[in-house]
Amino acid sequence: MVGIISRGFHGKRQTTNDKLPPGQHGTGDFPVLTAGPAPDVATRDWEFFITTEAGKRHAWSWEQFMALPQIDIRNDIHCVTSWSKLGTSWRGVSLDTLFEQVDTSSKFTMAHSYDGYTTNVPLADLLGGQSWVAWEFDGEPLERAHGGPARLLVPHLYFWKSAKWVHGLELIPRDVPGFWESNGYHLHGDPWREERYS
Ligand SMILES: Nc1nc2c(c(=O)[nH]1)N[C@H]1C(S)=C(S)[C@@H](COP(=O)(O)O)O[C@H]1N2
Ligand SMILES: [Mo]
Repeated sequence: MVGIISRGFHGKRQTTNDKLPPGQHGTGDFPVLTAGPAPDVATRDWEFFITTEAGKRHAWSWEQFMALPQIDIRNDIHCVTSWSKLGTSWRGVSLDTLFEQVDTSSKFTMAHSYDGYTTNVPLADLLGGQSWVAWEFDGEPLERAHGGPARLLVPHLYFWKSAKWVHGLELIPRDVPGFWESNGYHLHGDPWREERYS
């Protein structure tokens, strides 16, 4: 193969392929995948909470959330239905920032959304610059269909972990399945290991 294509082309293809986890194909579209109707959450009613195993509740209003350090994120997203979207751009708040004041010894979390959706994510997958509460996509406020006003973004796991219309995170002592995980999806969901179904 290397002999019949130019070195430059080969290099480019390699880069692209390296970014696609096994069994995934790239798409330029941004499909909408929601289990039920999209909730209508006004920013004046919005909050993001983190509850600990000790019963402490941290919460940020939209205004308080917007006053936190905002960062631009560029990442690839991978849906378990086999599409990947490379080089997406987002803006939001790092979970590292949100967890700064949170005292916990829990290793697991359950994300809760305004539509009743839940998904479990280990805390270690949320910290260390790996996840955000994102409210902007491609320089525009996040569309309601894609989870606006804000969604969880955990791009290194399959996209079902990126809870749209996210309301908050509950720290839990043991790993328990969320919505899709109770319906046959993998508890963890690493696309590079093809942790699709359980
Ligand atoms: N609240 C909520 N979040 C959700 C879902 C959902 O039904 N409700 N679907 C999940 C699934 S299965 C996927 S693939 C992605 C789809 O996000 P998108 O519609 O922005 O492409 O959202 C995830 N987050
Ligand atoms: Mo999905």
